[in-house]
Amino acid sequence: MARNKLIFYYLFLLVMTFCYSQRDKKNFRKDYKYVEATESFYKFHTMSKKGQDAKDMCELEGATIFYPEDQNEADAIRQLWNETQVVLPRIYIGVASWIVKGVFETFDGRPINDVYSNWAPGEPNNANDNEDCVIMRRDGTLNDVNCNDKNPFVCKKTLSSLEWNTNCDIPNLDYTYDATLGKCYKFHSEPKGWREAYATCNAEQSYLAIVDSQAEADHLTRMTASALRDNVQGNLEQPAVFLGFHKRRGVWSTTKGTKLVNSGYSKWGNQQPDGGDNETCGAMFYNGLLQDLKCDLKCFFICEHDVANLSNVFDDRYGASQ
Ligand SMILES: *[C@@H]1O[C@H](CO)[C@@H](O)[C@H](O)[C@H]1NC(C)=O
Ligand SMILES: *[C@@H]1O[C@H](CO)[C@@H](O)[C@H](O)[C@H]1NC(C)=O
Ligand SMILES: *[C@@H]1O[C@H](CO)[C@@H](O)[C@H](O)[C@H]1NC(C)=O
Ligand SMILES: [Ca+2]
Ligand SMILES: [Ca+2]
Repeated sequence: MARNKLIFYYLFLLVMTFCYSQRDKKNFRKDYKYVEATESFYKFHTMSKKGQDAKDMCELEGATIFYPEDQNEADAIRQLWNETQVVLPRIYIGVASWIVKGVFETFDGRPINDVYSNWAPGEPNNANDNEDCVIMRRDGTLNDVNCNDKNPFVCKKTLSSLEWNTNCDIPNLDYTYDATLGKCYKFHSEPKGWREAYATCNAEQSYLAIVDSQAEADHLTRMTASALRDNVQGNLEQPAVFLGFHKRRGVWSTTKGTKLVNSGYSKWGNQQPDGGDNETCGAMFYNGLLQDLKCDLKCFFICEHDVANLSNVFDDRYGASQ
């Protein structure tokens, strides 16, 4: 009896430590680096994007597009840049003429003169009357450029804004844990095409949900039903929920490569699949039955996140590899 109590107490302590020390551990995501000088996490995106797409990408990752608050942060990022990215010549920063040409503001509405504003000589010059976005060069100077130019960029997350979802072990409170299935899910109520949905889940360190049991299909059906009572955003083109399966070389399979017929759940809806080669992306009706859809249609989708089980958590966090 006493022994059991002790074990429970020990477990309780471990769980409490885990819950409350995430910030102390200075952990956001594996792909972000923590900088003590600014108490923030940063990630250099080396795949260039247009100005707006760069901002959106950072938000998908649960961060925001970086701009230097001041000289101190500009120096810190240049040091990280120097240490980790020897070839990148420039980055987009989160400053632009978002609203009115020539009025440069941060994405969160601060005038550039209130933050770092080290323009290169002769800039901003609004060349060809078409420069509303801002890049920072390796030397720390700023230049206005065309927002359609593709450039690398940096995303930022401050330590103070970090919110940890302890059940799902992920810095995203939108995911809900289902104890029976041992998984976490997020219903996206902003409709997107299948590929964009796939990329969105990936940016959230998750994947487009793969149904592998009737119980999971039931859970996703219930999630969908309750989500539909809330506000639907954007332009829904088909009443359906995209899932992580598709037709590859004529065979329906999950995005992890298992044939759909072997995946544990493959109940098609009435007459489905009916699209031939026109409909090669997987979705479910609101009742959980599967359908094939055109990949470009904008639909709801659900992301799924695997939770490391308790023994893995112990190994990762405490190095207790007994
Ligand atoms: C970049 O790294 C080089 C070599 O390590 C160093 O000499 C230089 O001072 C660094 N520049 C900055 C801005 O940190
Ligand atoms: C696929 O689309 C083409 C062109 O719109 C159409 O002619 C064809 O019937 C469609 N196939 C199926 C199986 O719906
Ligand atoms: C839990 O983790 C252990 C050790 O890594 C592994 O062997 C086991 O399969 C995992 N269980 C589940 C349900 O994932
Ligand atoms: Ca310019
Ligand atoms: Ca269909």
